[in-house]
Amino acid sequence: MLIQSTLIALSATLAAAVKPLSVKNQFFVDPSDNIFQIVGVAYQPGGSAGYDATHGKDPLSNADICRRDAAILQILGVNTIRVYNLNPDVNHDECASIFNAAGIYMILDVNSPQVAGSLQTYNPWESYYDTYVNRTFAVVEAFKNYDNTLAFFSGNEVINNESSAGQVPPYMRAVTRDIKNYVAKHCDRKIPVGYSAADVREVLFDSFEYFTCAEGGKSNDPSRADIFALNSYSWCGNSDFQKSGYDDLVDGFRNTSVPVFYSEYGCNAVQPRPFTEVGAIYGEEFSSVFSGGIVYEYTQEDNDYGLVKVNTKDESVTLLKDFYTLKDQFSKLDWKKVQGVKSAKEGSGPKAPKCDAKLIQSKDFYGNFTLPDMPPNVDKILAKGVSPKPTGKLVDIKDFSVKYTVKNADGSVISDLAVKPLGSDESNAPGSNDAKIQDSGSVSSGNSTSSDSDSDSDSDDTKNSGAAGSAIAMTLPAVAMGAFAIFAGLAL
Ligand SMILES: *[C@@H]1O[C@H](CO)[C@@H](O)[C@H](O)[C@H]1NC(C)=O
Ligand SMILES: *[C@@H]1O[C@H](CO)[C@@H](O)[C@H](O)[C@H]1NC(C)=O
Ligand SMILES: *[C@@H]1O[C@H](CO)[C@@H](O)[C@H](O)[C@H]1NC(C)=O
Ligand SMILES: *[C@@H]1O[C@H](CO)[C@@H](O)[C@H](O)[C@H]1NC(C)=O
Ligand SMILES: CC(=O)N[C@H]1CO[C@H](CO)[C@@H](O)[C@@H]1O
Repeated sequence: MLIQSTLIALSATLAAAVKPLSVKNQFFVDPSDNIFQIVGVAYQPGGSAGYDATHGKDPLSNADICRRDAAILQILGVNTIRVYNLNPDVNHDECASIFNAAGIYMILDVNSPQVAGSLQTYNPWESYYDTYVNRTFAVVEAFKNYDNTLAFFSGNEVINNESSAGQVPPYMRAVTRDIKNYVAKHCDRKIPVGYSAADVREVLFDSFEYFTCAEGGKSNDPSRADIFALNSYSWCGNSDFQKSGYDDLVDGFRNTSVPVFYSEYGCNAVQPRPFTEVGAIYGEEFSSVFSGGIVYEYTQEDNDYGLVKVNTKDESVTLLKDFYTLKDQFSKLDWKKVQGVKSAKEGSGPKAPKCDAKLIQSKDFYGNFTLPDMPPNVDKILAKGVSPKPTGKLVDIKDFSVKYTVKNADGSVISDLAVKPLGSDESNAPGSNDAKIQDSGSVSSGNSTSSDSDSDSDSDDTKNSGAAGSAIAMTLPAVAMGAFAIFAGLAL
């Protein structure tokens, strides 16, 4: 009896493994004041089908699935997931607590492809109204109490070329302002809010300047994004720092006053993916400016970016070739060193530039910083809070074992798979969960896109869509792949 209650007490303390991160200068810092590099994976199993409003289903609503995926992501070595499409009205307590115990943070998009679910690029005034803004606040309410909520994205690739930047910038900045005001009024801590951009170089730096500058030079201006992220597919195959344009990104963001990171990366024009950019992203040059990145994406969908394949009939998972390669790339790095850089004194980072039309280069980019007022009724919601209010809290997780079958690429079953709860203050890193998986050297590249060895037509489909994806990557500038990936992934 005594032993049992001690164990329960112990697991209750273990359940809160990660502590909230905060923004200091142009970086994230952990509770020990070390600069935190995001090592992430985009997590939206099922693409658009992963969100099912009528059945109360979203990617963080099923604890058994979260246990399975948190264990697999722990083995991979990541410390963050990005989730695109959430339903604020379903319960996320168990999933958030499982990922928390696994040492994995969550970056959450407040938008959805549903009606009144996002700001539209054209005629944005038509989509900026109370029901929509209320939705963004509701997502904040649903996730604000989880220690591992890292940040919210107020928009994703709303601007993706010069002509798409003619109207929406002040509306996008206004949505960011509204969410930041909501966080300031209704959250116990300052959860960062920012924008996830398409890496389209014609508009990338204008978007960056427009969203991160400060009105009147005041860094606490509520409409200024706390973070800026980009979906970048410019490193394909065995590229290098110059060929990929990473050098231009480091130069262009060198003076950033907010954390900048990849909200997606992982070009698939060359397959299997060698993921050689991992060494560059966490190397000294890049990480002196950037705060890491998020690999697109966890599950294999039609657009062919998967690290694992889910069989939805029995919820079993098969690891794909890219999973092993990425894991190998992560394990090559010295994470104590990467995550061990002490932060500089508060206020010693670059200052936010004062908002000014002169910051904007493209003549097509709307460079006026007068923002629209909040839509009617939103002032009341902002003052009183969303009603009825979604709530969330971390809960004690008693069972960490995975109940679904997880297979290696060669078909062998990974035994005794479980989430390994980490100690207080620990975020996940390669080696935290050392469950035995197939040696990467023995994974044939033929295993990279298919797990259904019994279904030839299936694997052909997958390969064909992979080829189509590559063709698009070759003909479009590689940078446009971000938009392609998201739209294909969510099947808008
Ligand atoms: C605001 O969001 C809550 C939670 O999703 C919902 O129940 C409520 O109906 C919404 N209110 C408005 C005005 O859209
Ligand atoms: C810009 O992107 C939009 C989609 O947001 C597309 O409809 C339009 O054709 C694009 N324009 C150019 C010039 O590529
Ligand atoms: C960064 O700041 C330095 C020093 O003020 C300046 O010379 C440089 O042009 C800036 N770079 C960018 C990309 O703004
Ligand atoms: C900016 O937009 C506002 C509101 O639309 C307008 O009143 C103002 O004149 C504009 N400023 C400039 C410099 O065009
Ligand atoms: C799931 C799957 O297709 N596994 C195959 C991966 O490749 C090995 C070696 O070629 C095969 O034996 C597996 O059946």
